[in-house]
This record gives sequence, C-alpha cells and structure tokens, in this order.
Amino acid sequence: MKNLTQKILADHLVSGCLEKGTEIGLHIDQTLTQDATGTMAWLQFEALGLDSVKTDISLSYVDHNTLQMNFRNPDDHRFLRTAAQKFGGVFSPAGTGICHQLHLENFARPGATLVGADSHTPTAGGIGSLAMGAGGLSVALAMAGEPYFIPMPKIVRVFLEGSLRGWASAKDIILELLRRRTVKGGVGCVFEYAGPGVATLSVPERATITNMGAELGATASIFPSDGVTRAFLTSMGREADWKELKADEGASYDEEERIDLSALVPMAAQPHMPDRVVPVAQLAGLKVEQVCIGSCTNSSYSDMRLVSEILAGRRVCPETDTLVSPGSKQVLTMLAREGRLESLIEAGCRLLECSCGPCIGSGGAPVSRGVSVRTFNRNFEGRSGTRDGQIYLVSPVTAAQAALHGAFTDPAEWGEAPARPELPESVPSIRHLFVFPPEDRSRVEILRGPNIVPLETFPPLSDAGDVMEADVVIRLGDDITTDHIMPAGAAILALRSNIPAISEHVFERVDAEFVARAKAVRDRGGCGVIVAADNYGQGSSREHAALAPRHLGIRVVLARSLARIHRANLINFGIIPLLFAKTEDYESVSQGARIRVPLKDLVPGGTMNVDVEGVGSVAVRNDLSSAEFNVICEGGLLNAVRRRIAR
Ligand code: MIC
Ligand code: SF4
Repeated sequence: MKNLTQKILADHLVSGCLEKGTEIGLHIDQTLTQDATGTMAWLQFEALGLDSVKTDISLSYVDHNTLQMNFRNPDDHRFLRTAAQKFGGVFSPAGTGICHQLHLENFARPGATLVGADSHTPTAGGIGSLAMGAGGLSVALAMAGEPYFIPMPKIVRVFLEGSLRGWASAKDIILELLRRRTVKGGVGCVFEYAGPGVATLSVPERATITNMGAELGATASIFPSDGVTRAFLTSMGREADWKELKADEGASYDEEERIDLSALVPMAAQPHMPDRVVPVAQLAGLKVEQVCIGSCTNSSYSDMRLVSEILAGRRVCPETDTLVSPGSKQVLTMLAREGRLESLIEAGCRLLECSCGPCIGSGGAPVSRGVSVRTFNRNFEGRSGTRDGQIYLVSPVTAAQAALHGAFTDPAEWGEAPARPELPESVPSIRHLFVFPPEDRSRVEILRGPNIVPLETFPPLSDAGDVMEADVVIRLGDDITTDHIMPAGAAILALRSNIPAISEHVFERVDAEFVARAKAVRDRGGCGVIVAADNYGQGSSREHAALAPRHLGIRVVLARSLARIHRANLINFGIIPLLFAKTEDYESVSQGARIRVPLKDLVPGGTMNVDVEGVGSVAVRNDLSSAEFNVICEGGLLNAVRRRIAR
C-alpha cells in the first residue's frame, strides 16, 4: 500500500530506496527555467557539452524581468530564446505569462516529475505532478538527463474536510497551514492532500495551495488527479494527458494535518513573513495604499474573474493604487472576450503585463511605509522595492475588498460572497505563442550580449590546505531569506548572468559593508564564513545566493539549520554547509572571529571540532551524503560532472 507521493517516487527512482532521510535519485520528466535563473542554467547546460536536452520537455520561460530598461535584459531574453532553440527546449517569450501558471495550463502532467529553477515549481502539484524547485545548476543537470537527488522526504497527509464557505478561499487554506506550522514547518516534507474536501477544489485552487507550500519550506505539495483534474485538462484541450492518481486505501503517512474547510475565514499574512497569519477581521480599519493582484499564486482565470465581478460597476478607492497582472495570455484573452477587462479598467485598476512584476520588485513598489495588500506568496522585508513597505498577503477576494474600501474591513460587512467560478468547457489556446525548436538545430546560433559573462571555475577544496583558516564575515539570525542574501528587483535582476557585477549587491540590505569585508578576506588569500541561526536561505531557489558569496570568497556556511534548496545550492558551488552540533554554540561564535577548520576531519555525515578564536573548540556536524561530499571536494557540481563526463 502506497501513498500518492510514494507511487510517483517509486516510478521514477533511479537510486536509493524510499527510506526517510536517505538520499534518493529521481528520473526527471520535465524541467523549467525562468529568465532570472535561466541564463545561468542554460550556460551551465551548454558547459556540459551536450547537443540536446534529454527530458520529455524543457521549458524556458521569460516572466521575471520583462522591463528591458537597457540592453542587458533583452540581450538575456535573446540568449534564452536561441539557447532553447539550439538545445531543443521550448521558449516562452516575455509577456506570455508567469512560468507556473503557463506550465499548469499547457504542460504539467499528473504523475510526471518536474524540476524547475524556481522555488514555486511545486505549483504543478495542483495537477498531480511531483514538482520541485531547485537551483539552476541542478536543473541544468536534470536537462542533461542526470537524476535529481533529494533526501527521502517525510510525507504529511493534509486531510481536508467540508467545503469553503462565504469569503474564504483556497489562499486561506494555505495561510492556515502556514499559521500552524510556520515557514520552517515543512522543511524535508511533501504535503499530500487528501480527504473529501479535495473534490470541492478546482485545479487552479489546488495550485494556489501547492504553490505556497514553498513558504512552508516543503520539498513539494501534491493533490490527487481525479475527475476535477480531468475536467481542467479537457478544457485546456489536453484530456490525453490525464490519468487517475490517488493514494492506496489505508496507505500510511509520517504525519497528518486536518483542516475543516467550512471553518475557515479570510486571513492575511502580516509583514514581514508569510507565517504571521491573522484573520482579516483583526486588521479592520488599517488604511491600504496599494493593492496588487496576480503572481504565480493567484493569477488564474477564476481568481481574476472573481476580482472583476466584485469590482464591476464600482470604483476602487482613488487613494489605493490597484495593480492587476493576469497569469497568462490565456487568462487575459478570456477576460477580454468576456468583457471582464472592461470592469477592471472602469473600476480604476492598472493593467500590467502577464509577468511576475511587483512580486519580485520589478516595478510597482509601494509608497514609503505604505501598506500594500497583495495576492502574492512572499512579504519579506524590502522585497517589494520599498524598504519600509508593509506587505500583507491575502486572497484575491480580500484584495478586491481592500481596493474598494481603501482599507482592511471586516468580512462580515462584505455582503454575500460571489460563487467560485468554474472554467468553461473549452478555453482559447495560446500554444502557438511558444517557440518550439526547429527541425534542424545545427544552424541555430546562440546570441549573447556583453552582459553574459562566462562561468567562473572554482578550485577544488584541497586548495584550502589541511586546515582552512577562515574568518566569520557576517553573523545572522533566524529565517534569513535569499532575498536578504541576494536581493532582486529590476536593476539587480538584470545582472543575473554577470556574477562579478551582481556580487556587489550581496547582503546590501542587511549590511552594506559585507562585500568590502568579504573581498578583503578573499583578496589576502583567506576564506570567508557565514554564521546563521535556523532556516538559513529560506525562500527562493536563486543559486546566485550561493554563487555570488562563493565569488566573494565564502567557503563555509555554519548554521543551526538550512533551507533545502539553498543547502543544495551551497554544495553545488563548493561551499561547505556545516551545522552546530549543539545549537547553543551559535551564541558563542561572533562576527570577525577566526575559525580553523580541520578539513582532514571532514567526512560525510560526520562531526568534528573547529577551533574558534577566543572560544576554543566547537563541535560542528554535517549531513552530507558521500556524493555531496565529493562535489564539495571537487570545488562544485559543474567540476564534478565535467570530470565524470570526460572520464
Ligand atoms: C522568487 O519568487 O523569489 C523568485 C524570484 O521567483 C525566485 C527565483 C529567482 O530568484 O530567480 C524563486 O522563487 O525561486
Ligand atoms: Fe514570479 Fe513571484 Fe511567483 Fe517568484 S513568487 S515566480 S517572482 S510571481
């Protein structure tokens, strides 16, 4: 008897066994990249020397930075188009839509494995894919047909009962889970949804939930594939992709959560963490300066339609800047055909391109200290582009109400809730907008602009000697996100294919002197250490949060615990992830301390003592597999794989 996750894992297992915590290797059917992670991923794929991707399909989406403020960004887009054409990938041009929404509508399949260079790749779990976020280099290897390695996750059954009532929506289900478990509460887990409540949720609603499983730190989230999934695929013109998928009767799980959908009320995550969740009613009276509707969490046709129904014939508060970005051109076309765009326009909304936009600080920053109510998934400090912006995460209907009133109000005053819309039986296809590879790829030339800097090669670990003399360049607290480490926003995103340039921005919102200190250590031949508390590197999959520090000479991260994708990215670039053997020792290591790391004592899964100046011996452990250990010894995954291919 197997649960759904175990079934898909077993179908794709190429190494290891399904024993919790042990390393398993999976065959990957599909991959996706987006522009901000894609330039590195496709450069890394190119460096492997293969002439074609080896997956069923590999998508290259452009959705994060589409502002094209100077040559850098359009040059990157052109590189991505020509690289996809050269290597047999499918390219989605800027403006076609947000990768996860497009993937759900056009390519995701029940039972398939998907690895994407974006932390919200698990969105496709809404259709029954086992979909995981990863760093660009891990995705490049999956494109090359290499297995994808993860620790065998804990499988948590989320048992849904009842059905949503009133103004509660799918977003409130995942906000409730975040309230209960926090942003660390899903690390190492797959959340598998089950129970009678599942059938009451549409595929886009399920995808809202699986999308934001990323905020729990989960490896993936997944729904069964049932009649609702079939109806969704049929309306997308893809019924042939449907197959039934469910857990065996009586299958066992490692943990369980139960949620009564009929008891849920509209919720909001308060600044600056997605788990600071309270009922919207508690916020009533708070003035709202900006409302943003869209993002890969909530930009489906039904989300947009609900908003347009609520706003139809009314006017949003003139003091509340209201921005709407539909998730795809399919959604946009449907809204246009049905006259719903008109309702949004007449209500005073601003229509943005189908892209990530304000979610990643690519335009749409709120006013100073402004309260911005967003249907997005992340509200990390400064991510909006306004350092003191106060970002609240809510459902589309809550956002629409905030726009109308210019403030949070009590849902009890909103009147009768509109019915949750169903998808029409068939929807307009936008398949012709994707660029499929030509028959003859030999003549395709990969075009690169001056912003695309060749990859740096890092030395093997042995170059640090028997005992690594390292300096603690920064000491941080809990829940440091990749947005803290490597900020995004239009200007910095444009440097994603230029590591020396983007490295100048590492930790700039946390500590403006970090880069200078790290460089000083590096330039005198030393090694840098980052010390952190729990859940270091949570949030996005951006490998730049490992690669840029590595460029600045960081060779060790010493933390209480690490987020899954970031940990993998550290290893991919040869940075040693060490953990305090005794959590209280975190208190004793201060910024500026010199640490001596006896590299000869570093063995996979072992504990060793490091010598901390002024403190003495501190026990540190690692949870590296032998394969990961070898990658670190080689100076990173690209070195290791190149060497293997050469052999
Ligand atoms: C995000 O939401 O933080 C991003 C931008 O989509 C990232 C990817 C990136 O930084 O390019 C993610 O979630 O992985
Ligand atoms: Fe884009 Fe935001 Fe989704 Fe990241 S979370 S993929 S930036 S919409």
